[in-house]
Amino acid sequence: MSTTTYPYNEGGYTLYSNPCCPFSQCAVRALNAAKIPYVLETIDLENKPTWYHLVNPQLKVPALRTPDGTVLTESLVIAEFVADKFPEAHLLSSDAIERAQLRLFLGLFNKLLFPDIYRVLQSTNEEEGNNSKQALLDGIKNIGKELEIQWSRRSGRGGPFWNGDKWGYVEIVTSSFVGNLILTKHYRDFSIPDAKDFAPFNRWRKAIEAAPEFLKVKPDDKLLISAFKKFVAVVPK
Ligand SMILES: N[C@@H](CCC(=O)N[C@@H](CS)C(=O)NCC(=O)O)C(=O)O
Repeated sequence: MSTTTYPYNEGGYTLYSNPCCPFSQCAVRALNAAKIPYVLETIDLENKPTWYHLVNPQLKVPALRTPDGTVLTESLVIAEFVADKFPEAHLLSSDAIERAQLRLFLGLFNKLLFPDIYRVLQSTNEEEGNNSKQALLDGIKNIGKELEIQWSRRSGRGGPFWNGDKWGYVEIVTSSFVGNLILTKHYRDFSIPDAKDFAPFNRWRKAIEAAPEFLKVKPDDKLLISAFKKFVAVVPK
């Protein structure tokens, strides 16, 4: 018999998520920041429940079921929904320039950091490995340059977060990828130099990694490392 229903929190929010998935961590951090009560359904990505296609036919996490039964997917859509639905949490500024700058920064981050982390992990030979590490370092340096510009905004207040001393929307949606730099260190011995060019990024990363909002959701390092093993290319000896 085929499954016709699935577990959810009647009249409330249900988040379908996996602790090692960086996109799921973004959704969890958005819900936490807005202090929304929700029921968590952990989805084992290696062995998805038979009902999960009823929640998300794409079979991806995260997915958020809202109290009226609407299911939202895509971490950035979920984060923006949370910000819009709960304006009292002030996750997104009502100032159009601030919102535009935030989008520009996130666009840059998604172009410069996120894909190169996975390229480093998936490189299959020394040349590819070195090129992808160099591209990641260049991206990190450029994100740092942009952070310095953003810190000079009035609400940037000198950092170390995008909004001064306040953990905010930028960190909600980027911090899991910053946290995933432990994977490139573990699997490919990639580290960021302690040099002037990298100082802004290192400062931001340090603030993120010490923030309770980050630590509360961060998976255990060993668990994360083992969950990502399947994405790491084997380098022939
Ligand atoms: N663009 C999506 C990406 C979500 C995604 O790729 N999630 C992964 C886990 S990190 C997934 O569910 N993959 C399906 C699978 O592993 O079978 C988002 O931002 O939510």
